[in-house]
Amino acid sequence: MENTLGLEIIEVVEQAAIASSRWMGKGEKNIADQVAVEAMRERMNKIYMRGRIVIGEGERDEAPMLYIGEEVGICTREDAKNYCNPDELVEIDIAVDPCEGTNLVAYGQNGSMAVLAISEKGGLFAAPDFYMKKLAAPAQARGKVDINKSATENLKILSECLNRSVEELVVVVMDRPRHTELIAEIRQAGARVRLISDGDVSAAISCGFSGTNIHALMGIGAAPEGVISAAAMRCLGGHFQGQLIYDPEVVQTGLIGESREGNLARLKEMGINDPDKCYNAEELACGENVLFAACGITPGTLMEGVRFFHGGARTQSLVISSQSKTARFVDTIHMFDSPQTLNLK
Ligand code: VTB
Repeated sequence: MENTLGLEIIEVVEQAAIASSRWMGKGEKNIADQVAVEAMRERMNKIYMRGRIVIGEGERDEAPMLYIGEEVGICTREDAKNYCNPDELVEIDIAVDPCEGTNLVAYGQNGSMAVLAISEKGGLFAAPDFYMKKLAAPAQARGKVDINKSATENLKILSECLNRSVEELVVVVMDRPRHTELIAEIRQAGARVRLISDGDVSAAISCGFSGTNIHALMGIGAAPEGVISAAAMRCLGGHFQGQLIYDPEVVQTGLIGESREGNLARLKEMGINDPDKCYNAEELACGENVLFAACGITPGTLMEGVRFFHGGARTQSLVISSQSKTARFVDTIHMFDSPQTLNLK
């Protein structure tokens, strides 16, 4: 699965990031998202693969592009077997978030990126558009911290695993009223909190790399983004757990269906019989091979944002593969017009 796909998906996230970054700081989050979706879809449809969107822009009737169930890639055409080799005809599932952090792009803030995850058919949890309680932590704490434990307990475990005091730990939490108590507890325990307005995928993945000074992500964000984060953490060997949140009262912001009962019924319809189950990274991204790719739109902890220059742009991406056990940072210069002198500063 990996060979050429691993290279081509870099271009998929790069194109989405470049398109979206043109709308950076313009206060138009829907356009910043829409252009990323279009660019991602256009590039994806040039790949020799047989892909199906399992996490995308929404259900078919509400999203014109990259809707859940949409088939993408050249090998989804009816006559594909005439020109695609058998490897490319293997069905793969794709989770996309072409503009993760639309507000961040619209307001020119750090931490937005174009992102996707790929696995064999059935290899990614098709999460409903609900929320998810998340716990991400570095590999040293994998299986030791636990989403069912209190933040105080987890911080103590983390401090032991990372061989540093609780005061030296930094926890990222989304700045939302639903997290008031969580934030107070983390501070009370002695750790430091980085509040973010959006973009918890970047925060989760940052836990998988030492040197980022981010030691945990705690709190409730969106479920689809949770699966994408889990795919990266699964490849990195980091800790990730997620538990679906179906009660609108817990979330306090955003929309997740009409009522707790309605949401529970929807989960049942989807075949999720235990709505309170805590999933780990290997369950959310269970495929044998998992690939993850992201490209910074605005600057972030792990990647630079898109930078334009006369005649081109420079991007920074990250591709993580469970198969080759690699995390590659890719620095790309894109030449838009006739060849230019490349300015590497
Ligand atoms: C969450 C988070 C995302 O939007 O979905 C958030 O996971 C929306 O949360 O990373 P609210 O509904 O509480 O505002 C992001 O921050 C960006 O898409």
